[in-house]
Amino acid sequence: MTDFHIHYGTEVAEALREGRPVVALESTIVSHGLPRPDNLRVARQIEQAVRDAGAVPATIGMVDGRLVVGLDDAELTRLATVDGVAKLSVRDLAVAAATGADGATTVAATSAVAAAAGIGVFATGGLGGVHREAAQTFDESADLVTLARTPIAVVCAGVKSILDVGATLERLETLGVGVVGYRTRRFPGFFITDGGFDLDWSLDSAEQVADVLVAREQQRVHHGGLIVANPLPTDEQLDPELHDRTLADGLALLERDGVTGKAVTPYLLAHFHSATEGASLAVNVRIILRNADLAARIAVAAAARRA
Ligand code: PSU
Ligand code: MN
Repeated sequence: MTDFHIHYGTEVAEALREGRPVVALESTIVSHGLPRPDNLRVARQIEQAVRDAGAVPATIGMVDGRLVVGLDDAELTRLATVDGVAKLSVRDLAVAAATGADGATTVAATSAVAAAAGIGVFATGGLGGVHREAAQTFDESADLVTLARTPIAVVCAGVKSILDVGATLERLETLGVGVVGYRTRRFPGFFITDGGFDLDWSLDSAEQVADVLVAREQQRVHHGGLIVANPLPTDEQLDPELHDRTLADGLALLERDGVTGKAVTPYLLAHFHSATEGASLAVNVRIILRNADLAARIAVAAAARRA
């Protein structure tokens, strides 16, 4: 007999039962977004940042075909260290389970699984979006369309400038995905504080974000996601000049090597980390830890409102 139901980590199951705050975390940044061996250390730090702010971390991923919400340390270590971990979007979840795969969940897959598990807040680094050549390639991350139909708040630092940021914001509008700045009216560009576009809304506190989630639940009108864009302070961003140079080189290499599809994002991230000699990695880690902290405070505030 096979059991393909979602498996819950002990601590996460208990917290969900008792209505205590839980924050979902993705595993693609661990397996495909961050270089080894830093990835495992950072994965653990993210979980600790969630705990430090009073919530329970639920890192989501697939181990041996088991879809797990709340990976334990052995499972997290496996996804961070073994070769051949698949990058799983929503459409891959059932196939990967049936074939007994190891897999890391993207923002799309993590959001969908978290919502199915009853988790309302998710922290990540950056969202996928519309790629620069999308007019020819149709390469637009499933993160966008998934958030259109998934009731979850995703705390992120916007999207990377490796994408077409303006087109991504347009698509989010079309798809009905809410976008708010956390203490800003400018959409962040991940490594850089300002991604170059205005936002309509800015919220001032974790409590105010929690109010939005409660309002959406009570109105029962909008059933999609909310992006909470949390920029790095300007004195912590990647040097914009270094950023622009690295991006231009990365895009040229992408073309030279003929990289396409789901390999594009990991390829460009790896390029940034090596070409900046670790500077982008340090920035990336700060972004994730800050997002984990804010997401946990939102989850705490939301749990208090429902109590
Ligand atoms: N953006 C980042 N780092 C990442 C990703 C996005 O800054 O690691 C990962 C996320 O898991 C996201 C996925 O969901 O890449 C998007 O991949 P694609 O463009 O293939 O949909
Ligand atoms: Mn893609």
